[in-house]
Amino acid sequence: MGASTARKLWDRVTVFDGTRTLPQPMALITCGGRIERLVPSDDLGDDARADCEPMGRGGVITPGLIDCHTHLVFAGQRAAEFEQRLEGASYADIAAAGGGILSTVGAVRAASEDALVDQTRPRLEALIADGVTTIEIKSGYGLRLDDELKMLRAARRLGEELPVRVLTTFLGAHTLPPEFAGRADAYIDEISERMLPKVAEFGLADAVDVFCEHIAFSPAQCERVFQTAARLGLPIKIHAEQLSNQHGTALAARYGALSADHLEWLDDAGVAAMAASGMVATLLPGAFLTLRETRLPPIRALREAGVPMAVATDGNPGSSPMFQLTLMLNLVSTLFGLTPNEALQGVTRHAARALGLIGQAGELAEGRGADFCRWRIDDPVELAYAVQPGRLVQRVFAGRITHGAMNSGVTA
Ligand code: DI6
Ligand code: FE
Repeated sequence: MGASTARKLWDRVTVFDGTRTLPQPMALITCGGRIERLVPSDDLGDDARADCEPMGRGGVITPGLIDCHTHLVFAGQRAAEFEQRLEGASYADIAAAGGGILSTVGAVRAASEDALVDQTRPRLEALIADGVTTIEIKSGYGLRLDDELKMLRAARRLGEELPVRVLTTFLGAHTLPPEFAGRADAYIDEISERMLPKVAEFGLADAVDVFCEHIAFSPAQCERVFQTAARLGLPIKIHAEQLSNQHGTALAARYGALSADHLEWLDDAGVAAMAASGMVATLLPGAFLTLRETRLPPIRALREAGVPMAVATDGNPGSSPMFQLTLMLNLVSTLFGLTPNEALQGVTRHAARALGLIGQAGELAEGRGADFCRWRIDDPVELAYAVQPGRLVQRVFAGRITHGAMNSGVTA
């Protein structure tokens, strides 16, 4: 086989390109790590076809999925809190009693970096096997410099070890660590003057996040973190309006945030601020389900204002112990009323935007990087319609097949 075998062809596939499902069966050709051609199969000449190694026919190809909001690096588990909530305790009650996020902080502080990598690996492998090719992973269970650095390094190591692009986010302002009990402003000083500058110096974070909530940090405290991030040249995002309306989204919009995430309590002014600033609304139906919330994010207002909506797992041991992004496609449609097309854009094109990766991920087009998935289904809508693991036929990351047979047919 000569140099021509460098070209790989997927033929007669249905393509969701990150925006829409293309109307005709398509031929997708990769060369190296890029998509070289994406044309209707009927338009591909015999010579061009003969110049390629056949990789498969039929099925659906989507961009590699993007999970743009996770707390994947953690130690231990919190099943006991799940039981407590079923017995009537709220997420906020458990946090006030010293459980919740702080219980995971204890486990993470006690774990070595190697142990964090080992405990996180199976969760990341599960997401990869579900079609994820890009993932955001936050710190926020260390809450002191060395432990936050340990979490971020663990996340980066997993990105080097496994075929997936990992972006890291510093979430030092997740909750108040025990050493600073009653001194939240002093902890914000610690973040701004010491922790975040060190994280930036070591190049360990791609963005900075805060938890703006009555059980976490006030808008004024979050603003100080945003000012530090701006000084260090790091993009920002926010956990906002999850349990109450703190107007954190409008604050984040003023600082040019990439996204505001959760948003069950977002009001009209918040929607308008998002639309004006071009932020992404990241919807997290796994946390809504797990906490048995009843107040829905203002989907219709976001849609009418033209705010791009991303969808993510929020995978974490407390409020969303869910490590399957295709499940979120179903939940965000069933619980929040997104159309399947909106849901799919939410884990591809709009998720890329939430990570500052516009044009670099989440879309299939000629010249783009070859990160994509091929599924054993007839219509992309099926990904949201059925909750059914095992439909991923092939997964291609940077032009390389990481899962599935080299040449597999979907239709016999
Ligand atoms: N909101 C969330 O959904 C996660 N963090 C946050 O600020 C939950 C984290 C946890 O409960 O461990
Ligand atoms: Fe979260």
